[in-house]
Amino acid sequence: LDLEQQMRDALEKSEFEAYFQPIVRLADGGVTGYEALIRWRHPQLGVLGPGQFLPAAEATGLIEMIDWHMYRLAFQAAPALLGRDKILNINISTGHFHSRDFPQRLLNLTAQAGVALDQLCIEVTESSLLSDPDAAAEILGRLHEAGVRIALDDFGTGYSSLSHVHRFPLRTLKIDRSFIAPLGQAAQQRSMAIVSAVLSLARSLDLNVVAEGVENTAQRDALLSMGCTHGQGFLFGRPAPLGTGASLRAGEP
Ligand code: G
Ligand code: G
Ligand code: NA
Ligand code: MN
Repeated sequence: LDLEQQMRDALEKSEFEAYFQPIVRLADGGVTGYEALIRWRHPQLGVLGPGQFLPAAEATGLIEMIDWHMYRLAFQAAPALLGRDKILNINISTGHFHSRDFPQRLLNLTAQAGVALDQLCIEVTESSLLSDPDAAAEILGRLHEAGVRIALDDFGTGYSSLSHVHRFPLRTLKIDRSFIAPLGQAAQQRSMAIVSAVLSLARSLDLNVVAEGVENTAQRDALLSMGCTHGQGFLFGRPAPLGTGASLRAGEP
């Protein structure tokens, strides 16, 4: 059976699952939100991560059905996970982001699910923005006007578009984990410089910042010393299904 047919079957049999990873305030570890991350509980191969099937889903166009399925799963979990003030981050692939009715469908589903628009954050990548900047500005403009937050994912790995960030209605920059990994080590100088530059850019544009891939206290302390306010990573919690430990415990106030 080819991967495409397997993914179609997996949708029918509900083998895709939403895992959630906390996003925290670095100062006190308090959870401010969760990112929903897709997993495939494959009957033969075990739990697969997005890298193992999303590229094929994108190539075949199945990504749209898979994303909507994920958003429904994430929205079902939202009341228990978020309470009144936490934020739910969801991901979208470039091809899907540029599909005709994405923003309206997202707003409809959000309303249907009873998720507050200002508790929803959509993570987009620089390649989604730069593949068609005018279209992207219109899509993000609609979501922004409706109150949805927009985060730029993996910041620093793409065109790192200091020139582009101000063009879109962004709320948050997520600094890619490749810049966080060296922090606290001997060779941290260049990463420190880049992270500092992103933080000062964010301050001057009034954007929030989340450091991705925070794995140890040395990295957290280096980030705090530079004035970074928020982080995500194994130090604070691994992606986990709702109700199986990490996410739920971390979700308690
Ligand atoms: O969970 P993991 O770190 O392996 O995720 C890797 C990548 O998969 C991330 O870039 C993330 O943005 C993407 N991803 C995770 N869940 C989804 C999803 O539901 N839809 C889409 N389109 N991408 C996702
Ligand atoms: O593209 P995106 O940044 O959304 O991908 C997030 C991916 O990073 C997920 O697949 C998640 O499993 C992974 N991840 C989350 N926290 C950490 C971490 O602390 N270290 C590493 N190496 N990966 C992480
Ligand atoms: Na993401
Ligand atoms: Mn990311």
